[in-house]
Amino acid sequence: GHRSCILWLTGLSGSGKSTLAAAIENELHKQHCRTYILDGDNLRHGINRDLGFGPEDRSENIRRIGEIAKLLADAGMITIVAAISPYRQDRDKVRALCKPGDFIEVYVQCTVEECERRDPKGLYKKARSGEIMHFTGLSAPYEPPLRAELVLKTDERSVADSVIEVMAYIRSRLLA
Ligand code: GGZ
Repeated sequence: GHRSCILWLTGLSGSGKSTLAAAIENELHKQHCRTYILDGDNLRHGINRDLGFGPEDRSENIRRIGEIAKLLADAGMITIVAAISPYRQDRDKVRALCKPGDFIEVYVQCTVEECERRDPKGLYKKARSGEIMHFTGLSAPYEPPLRAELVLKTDERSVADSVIEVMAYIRSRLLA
């Protein structure tokens, strides 16, 4: 068996959070772990559909995702969150909800230049043209973690390598 936890992936739009979440989940399933992915962008179509991208709404978005993540972790899931979660204080509040060691902050690090080059959904282009306001990294802030448990540099390393690092961490902390 395994101890449940929250793997909290934070980083810019296009940094690779959703891609890594899916790859981590795939690897955890091979180890017969139960998982659940909470994706900020997906949740904004349902439970968080009333929220926008101003600072207060983003904080509320993260508060709700944190509460849901805690419920899922209490139910025994390894819960993987993929949300920009740009404010350090909001992430720290979720950490404070969790038992020590259960909140694993994973900084999905990638330069804004590289994220904009990737621009998988064309959002950076829209932000540049003024079609989207308060866009993280361009016209809204991103506060990088100061003491993340893991830092995954997606502009320097492959997804496979990053997954190996996450699995090694989980193994040392949770499967021991
Ligand atoms: C940032 C935005 C914005 C603005 C729409 N700023 O890369 P994506 O497309 O698929 O994921 C992003 C998603 C951000 O939702 P989160 O819940 O992760 O954000 S936060 O944690 O900051 O509350 C992006 C899209 O929505 N998107 N407008 N202005 N990202």
